[in-house]
Amino acid sequence: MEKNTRLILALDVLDSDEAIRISEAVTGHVDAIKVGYPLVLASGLQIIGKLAEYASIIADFKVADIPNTNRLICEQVFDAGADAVIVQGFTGHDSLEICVDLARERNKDIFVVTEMSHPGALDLMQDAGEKIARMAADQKASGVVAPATRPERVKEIRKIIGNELAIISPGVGAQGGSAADTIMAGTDWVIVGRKIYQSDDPAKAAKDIVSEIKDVL
Ligand code: 3DU
Repeated sequence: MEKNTRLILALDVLDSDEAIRISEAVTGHVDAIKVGYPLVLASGLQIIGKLAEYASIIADFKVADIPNTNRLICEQVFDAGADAVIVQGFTGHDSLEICVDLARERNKDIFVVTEMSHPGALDLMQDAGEKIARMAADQKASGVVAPATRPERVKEIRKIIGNELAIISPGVGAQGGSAADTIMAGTDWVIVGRKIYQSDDPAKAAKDIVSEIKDVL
């Protein structure tokens, strides 16, 4: 994934024509499009290949199973045309390792969820977040997912993983996080969904976030 605008669109719309229209509109303003269960369940896995014409595709399936099942899932998703898959880290080293090995063979990326951005992540996940970040670094994953709603945690996670791994951060906009604060905390890319795809003018919404990011770099 090229680091140009440092913005990733989270495309959680349900209709494939709408997904294509928005992707076309934001071309050039985003470095990647993140596709997850809502769009894929509503419109089929082949949407990944269609959207890959507009940007790199990160498949957010938060893969969280035993190693063999994780490998089967990642194979399907890479075969469909995704450039990267998001996997959960809490399932442990072997479940992660099989995904990272497969991605390396295929020249693709794995991003590992450390701690999520919603309030409930404080119940259980935050305690494991730093351990998961360390594991992602040990396994040489491409990067981690860390919360834009808690820039101080992005800073902590950056200290643990160093500069070899990337950080991608959801939680900007609808969840209350700020693109500028998250970039200043050390994230490489912010992930923005509703603020862009629910806007009357998604291209302008994306452009505004990109200028906010540029202003603090
Ligand atoms: O809140 P938004 O509409 O900007 O969308 C954020 C996206 O990022 C959405 O797809 C959600 O499933 C994903 N995500 C988080 O919000 C928080 C995480 O910790 C991980 C993924």
